[in-house]
Amino acid sequence: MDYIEKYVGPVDPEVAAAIAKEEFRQSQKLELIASENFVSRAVMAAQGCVMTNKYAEGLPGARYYGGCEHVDVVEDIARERVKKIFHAEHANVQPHSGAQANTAVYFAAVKPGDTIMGMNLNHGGHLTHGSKVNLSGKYFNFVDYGVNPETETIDYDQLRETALQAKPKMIVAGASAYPRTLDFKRFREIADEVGALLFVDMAHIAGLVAAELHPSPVPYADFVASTTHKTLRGPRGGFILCRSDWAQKVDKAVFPGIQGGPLMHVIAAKAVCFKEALSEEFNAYQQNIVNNAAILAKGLVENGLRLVSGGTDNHLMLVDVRPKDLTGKNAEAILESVNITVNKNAIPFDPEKPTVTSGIRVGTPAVTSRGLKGDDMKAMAQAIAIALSNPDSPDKLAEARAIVGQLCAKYPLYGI
Ligand code: DSN
Repeated sequence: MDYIEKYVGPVDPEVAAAIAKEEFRQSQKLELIASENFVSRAVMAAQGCVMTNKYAEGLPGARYYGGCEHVDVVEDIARERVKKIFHAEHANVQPHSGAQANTAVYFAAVKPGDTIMGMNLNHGGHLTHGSKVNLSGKYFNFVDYGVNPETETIDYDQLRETALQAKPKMIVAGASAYPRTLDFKRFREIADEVGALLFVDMAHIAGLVAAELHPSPVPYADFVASTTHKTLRGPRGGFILCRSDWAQKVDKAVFPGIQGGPLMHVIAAKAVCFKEALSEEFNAYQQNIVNNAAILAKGLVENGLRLVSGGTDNHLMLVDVRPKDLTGKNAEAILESVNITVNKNAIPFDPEKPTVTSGIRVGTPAVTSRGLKGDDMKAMAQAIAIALSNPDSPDKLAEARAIVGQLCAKYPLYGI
């Protein structure tokens, strides 16, 4: 980026060099981490603006600092746009991240020690849905639900049984490694049957929901939280949607409950992201993400890999790499060596430790932003299969690397 070279370089050459190398890394590798994406230059520029200088505790029109008239404008725009995208009654766009958004929902709606149900992390859930090593699991009594061992999809009957026994105050729906459509109506029915609140963390699928390619949780959930930087393709950050009757509690839980000053430069970038998400181009982009995932899934299966649940409905898939006599850890390293970035990921009922795993998680939002489509996805599936089938063959790894190199050259990133 020219401005990094111009402004950071002379002041801090070490950091400028690392940023330049990261830019080069992103341009020369194919990014398949399902939770990552490439923001537009408009989003990036808004995030790098003077609003970083401003303290604005409180909400638009009711701040604890003077001089907030312009940051108020962007926060109001961001709130209105995100409500419009998701047809929500109330929005808070201040959470610094998805984890903060989730924590604020818990603090708004339940009390420490209360029982909450969340998806097992090893079945595709998220750390903030009750993992013992996370604040959520330390402060609340989480009871987990998971997938059926045969179908590897959420076992709603079992979930209902567990809910009837555990009598949770809240049920959390949402996942970070689940390739199938979530049945929010069913979640709502179970929540109603046991008198629980329903909280949906739609971080991974927010872009698909915005484009109506995944059913919206908003009509069913009491609270919906999300990040802005995954399929939604905005800056790193979070937001919360809720009905008007919860608005005050949610706003207070975010500030002063768990956060101080909002990151107004990031909120400016969220506003730009939301404008982009309201466009027709964005809907087409989301459709391409899903199409690309389907093509990639087919290519991987045709090349002897097993997909958890047999496929994907959304932007990601979980690949069981045991048919290639690999662990997730090996597979991640092999793919890295041919310039494809993925993350190792536990698969349901994984016999391996979380630091090893039997699977990798593969997602298409970032490569789709880059422009890959159709035959490119088939070529990428081929490169993945060649590498994972021949990890000890320098020639085969070079072949896979060449395919990746051609795709990166065909679709330059940020002009590199
Ligand atoms: N770390 C994110 C992911 O990779 O899915 C979730 O927060």
